[in-house]
Amino acid sequence: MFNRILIANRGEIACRVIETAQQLGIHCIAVYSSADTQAKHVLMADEAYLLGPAQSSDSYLRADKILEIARLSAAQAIHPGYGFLSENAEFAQACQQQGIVFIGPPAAAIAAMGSKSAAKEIMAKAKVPLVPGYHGDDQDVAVLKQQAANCGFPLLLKATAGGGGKGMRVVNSLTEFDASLSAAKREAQNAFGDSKMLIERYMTKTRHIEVQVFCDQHGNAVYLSQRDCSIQRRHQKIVEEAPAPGIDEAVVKAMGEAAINAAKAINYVGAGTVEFLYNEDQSFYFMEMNTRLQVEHPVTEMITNVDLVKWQLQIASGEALPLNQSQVTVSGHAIECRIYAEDPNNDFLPATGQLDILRPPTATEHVRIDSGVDEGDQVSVYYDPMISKLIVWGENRQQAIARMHKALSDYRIVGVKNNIPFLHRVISSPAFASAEVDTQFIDKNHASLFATDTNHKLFLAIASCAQILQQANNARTDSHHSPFSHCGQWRLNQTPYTEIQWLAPSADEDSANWLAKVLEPQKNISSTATPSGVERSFTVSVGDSSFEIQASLHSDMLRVSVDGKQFKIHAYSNKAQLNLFYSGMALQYQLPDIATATDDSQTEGALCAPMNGRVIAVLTQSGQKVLSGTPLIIIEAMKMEHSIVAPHDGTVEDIYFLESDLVAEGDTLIALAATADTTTKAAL
Ligand code: MV4
Repeated sequence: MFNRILIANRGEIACRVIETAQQLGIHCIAVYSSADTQAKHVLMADEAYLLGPAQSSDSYLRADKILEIARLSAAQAIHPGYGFLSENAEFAQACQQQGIVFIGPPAAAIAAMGSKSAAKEIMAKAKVPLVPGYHGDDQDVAVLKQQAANCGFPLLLKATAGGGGKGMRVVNSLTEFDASLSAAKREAQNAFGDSKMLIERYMTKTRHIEVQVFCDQHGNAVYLSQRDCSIQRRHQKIVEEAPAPGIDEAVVKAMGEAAINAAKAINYVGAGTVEFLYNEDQSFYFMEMNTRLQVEHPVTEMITNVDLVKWQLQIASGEALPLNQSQVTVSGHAIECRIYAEDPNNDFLPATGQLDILRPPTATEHVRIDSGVDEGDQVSVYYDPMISKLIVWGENRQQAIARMHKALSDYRIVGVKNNIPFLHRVISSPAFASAEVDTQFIDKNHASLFATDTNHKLFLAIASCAQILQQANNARTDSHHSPFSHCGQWRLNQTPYTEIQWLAPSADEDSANWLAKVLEPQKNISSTATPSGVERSFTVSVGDSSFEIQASLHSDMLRVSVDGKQFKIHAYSNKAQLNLFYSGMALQYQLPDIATATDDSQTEGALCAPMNGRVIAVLTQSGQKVLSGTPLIIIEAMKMEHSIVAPHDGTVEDIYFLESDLVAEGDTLIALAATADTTTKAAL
């Protein structure tokens, strides 16, 4: 076994590999780009080396720099993870030539699977079932057209150098073949520098079933059950499960043995995945072989109780496979959801930003979170937008679904758009529950997966109560905090009520439907704030709706009762936005950016009332020199006190109100002249 390995990757997979390696007592060497200096994998490693600028081509793809660091750090082996250099045959070759073990397959095996047509030729010889079609070298148009006619329609034109859905084109009839072929070849030449095409019968209702294989250096090979990875968006997997539901044992065995034949055909060593297209008639056909550890490997680990990274390290260091086929056991069912920083409502476009709040569910024996980020980290444009992987295990598929449903409901992220609510809808869908899953799952269930039928009026009412309860908390715990900077008008001379004008999500929305009037009839005005943990009753009207709400706030959890129904909602304020999480939904309600308004009210020289209220204390006098942050006047509004503090050092020039005076929002309370040196400071 190795003593020192270098992990040539980042993010969750780098953390995952380090986790297992360190458990084996292996000294872990990380590499990082300038964007990852404080990244989780760097902090976890025993030592770490800077590769270069953030751009992958200047860092994680710099094979020469990685090898240089491996030599420098006396790494015995390199684990490539997935992506980056993990399927780069030249890199694997270079490692071998420099006496550094590449923890993966031989370079020749990687190369053999790099071309779809070459891979198919090898599989044909190994008697691995191939999709009916043509993958020859003769690319003459007339030959291709004849082969298309032989194949039948609809068919797929696939770029030999393509992969992951890139360079695929459906052709529905012979009449459109010529034009489609020209277009497909042009696209392939542009994308891959190689216009070679292969033809396959297009299977319209098919599943992506893949088999995990593992081979050692002594001729042993096993398959570790199957995974169903059919639920993809833009050919990117988002939900995977193991074992694949609804496949007869005999077919599982046949696919496993075909996968082993595929691996043996290329003298494979290490972890590998053979992907098949599986049809309703139980036919299955080789799609491609991935010569690396896959993102979704944890679902296999959870049903076989095998640590695949540990196996990789053992096999790469020359050990024999720990199990033979008869010793491989499968228990229960596992599901993985990939948590991405992306916007499902905007064609899954990647998102970036800061993970201001990152609260994964509690990890247990049956709930696993593989993550490469911590709260406060940035999701940058440079790398894959995957935040983490959420994996659950159940005794059966139904229990696994239930656990995933709960875990997704408990997974809260604020600050970066993400796909958690979408994943929740996938897992909650009747089609998923009944395993009606194929490669068209998202298209077929589009209506339910992208429905937006949220009762915003109710949630706005709840958000308004949360806002008031949070301000009560702030007012009690932070006397310098201006808690009402995010609330609206106040009325003291009638029954106290609060108006909160939430920002309508679009200009064509009537802002009246986003105005909340919160009445707290039972509340008498008292100068001390009510602890937010104490339940309070509100009558809230939003637009033409009205709700009777009892609510109390316990840290980030809001206990709410609306018209007799009780439920728990998690609430987080972040940058004038209130985020509510309930049953897999994540709702953001935006307050007007009062921060700017507050800045206006506290402009240089004039300190103004940020809302209506009553002066209950004047803490300064004309001519007094004050330092920045000194409380100058206290206003009471809606039973809470809050201080107006000096925004900078200065001298009080005038005070325009006395104790017990009523003030209106915007009234100038105090004239404060900045002292000369402060001005200089401010200018700086
Ligand atoms: C296919 C196919 C149907 N028939 N080949 C998509 C990317 C690459 N893995 C191959 N893909 C497909 N090849 C034939 N002959 C359908 C797909 C496909 C797909 C496959 C697996 C998972 C999701 C998919 C989404 C769209 C298309």
